[in-house]
Amino acid sequence: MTLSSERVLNTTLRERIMTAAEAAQFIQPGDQVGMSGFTGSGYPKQVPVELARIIDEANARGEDFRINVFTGASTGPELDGALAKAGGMQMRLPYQSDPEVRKRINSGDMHYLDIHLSHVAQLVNFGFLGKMDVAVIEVTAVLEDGRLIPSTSVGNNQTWLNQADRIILEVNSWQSMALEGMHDIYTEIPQPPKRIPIPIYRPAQRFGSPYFEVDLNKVVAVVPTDTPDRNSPFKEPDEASKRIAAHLLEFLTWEVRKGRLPKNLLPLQSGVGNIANAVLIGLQDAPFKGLTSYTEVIQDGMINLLKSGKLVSASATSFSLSPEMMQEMNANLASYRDRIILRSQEISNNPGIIRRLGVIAMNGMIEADIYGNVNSTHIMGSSIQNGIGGSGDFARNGYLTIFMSPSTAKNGSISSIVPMVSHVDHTEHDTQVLITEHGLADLRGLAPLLRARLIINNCASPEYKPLLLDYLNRAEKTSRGKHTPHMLQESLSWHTRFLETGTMMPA
Ligand code: 0RQ
Repeated sequence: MTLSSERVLNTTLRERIMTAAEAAQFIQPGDQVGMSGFTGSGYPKQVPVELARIIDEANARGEDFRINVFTGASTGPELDGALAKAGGMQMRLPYQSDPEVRKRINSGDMHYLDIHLSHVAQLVNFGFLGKMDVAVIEVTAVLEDGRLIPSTSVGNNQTWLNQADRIILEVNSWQSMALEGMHDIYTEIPQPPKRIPIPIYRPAQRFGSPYFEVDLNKVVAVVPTDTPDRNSPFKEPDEASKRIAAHLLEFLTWEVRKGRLPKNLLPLQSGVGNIANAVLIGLQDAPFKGLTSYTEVIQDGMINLLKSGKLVSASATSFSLSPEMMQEMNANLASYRDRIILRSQEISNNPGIIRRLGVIAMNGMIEADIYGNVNSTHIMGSSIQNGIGGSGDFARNGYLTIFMSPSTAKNGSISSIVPMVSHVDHTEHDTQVLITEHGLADLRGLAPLLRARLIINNCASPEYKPLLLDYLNRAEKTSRGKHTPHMLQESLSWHTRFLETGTMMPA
């Protein structure tokens, strides 16, 4: 008996242990499949690979075998990568960051629904996205009574378990048994009009159970695995990221001095990517103590803050750790069990709780325009990068809403501050603070023209600043409406110039 089949203590489910290849046969063409997985953690690692093989064989026979894949967020190469390479996904939601998936979406070979992460479970529960046929969920172990110990992400797993007709469990013995007790699962959130307030009044508060619940009759297969989560290593913060982090920390210090933030700040949410990590590294040396977080992913920087005692607790829906940090965590998880809470993503990203706790939302962006509209998802207006993820859940509802980016991309040929964004994810109504390596624009309480001057002066790179000022000055003179002046023929000309010439800079 393998180590992971020893982790299946329920006798009914023990009888359903089989290989990944056998289990994958339960997935049929056209199925809607809810899989576990969030930012490279806790995704099924063997059934999707076997499914991709079955799809390849079907393709070779000239058959169309495609499925719709729902997850928590991004997964790993064994799930997104394998299924995309086989051409097996008709539709994917809600967040992805796999190069092959990105390529297929942008070439029009598959559909992608870019949905706020807090919305996914409820849209399925409302019946808006159709029926769930299968759930494929990684767990750490199955208890004697059939309850499940979740693994390194929670995401939408309880919803998939509730909604799917057939359930496949991957029991991964690579996941530490010390995960038991770290999760806080609310089995079913009542639907309107029966909703009641979710009783979370402090970031680390628990109110659910540490286990998933499942109707054992629906479990068709249990697959033992022993495979690590796979995530990319973080880059060392570059000069621009360090400067962005320094501007942010100076701003937070100022807000404390002005009495607009308590000395230990308010719960922090920090997005994905290298800038977010640089900010967390910067917090290590900042004068704040007793910090908390109410966020969706726990990155390396957050673990280091927990280690040093600066961060008291971290509430999220998943880990997103470098391979080195993951190894270290796996060995020492028990010592973090009281300080880390992993929740379902409709709770970690819940707009009501985010607003109640007063979360400080800090996210990356692709570009912002002179009025503060933010594009987080699309390159040159039409190609998806990753997806909105949870950035909208936090940005709309945060106590403070901050977006950060280097002022240029692609060696200076692109300005991240543009006259008009080529796609909007977060509107000017949500954006309060913009930061680039050149500085910070605090937009609170400012009308559009004042915002525009501040963003250009503080955030734009020196090469693009005169061009942006020239645009704004001419727009102010010629625009029919003076509230948010624009020259519509010219507002997207920076993007079209880049597409035609390879740079936003005029000849
Ligand atoms: O392109 O990959 O070809 O080199 O965009 O840019 O600089 O690596 O950025 O890793 O910090 O991610 C917004 C994508 C930033 C991320 C985004 C090009 C650039 C590069 C990536 P290459 P970087 P980062 C929590 C919250 C939405 C989800 C979110 C994101 C590539 O933060 O996905 O916040 N956010 N979730 O060259 C054209 C520009 C560009 C540009 C950068 N202005 N124009 N290309 N690039 N700026 C987590 C979850 O929700 C799960």
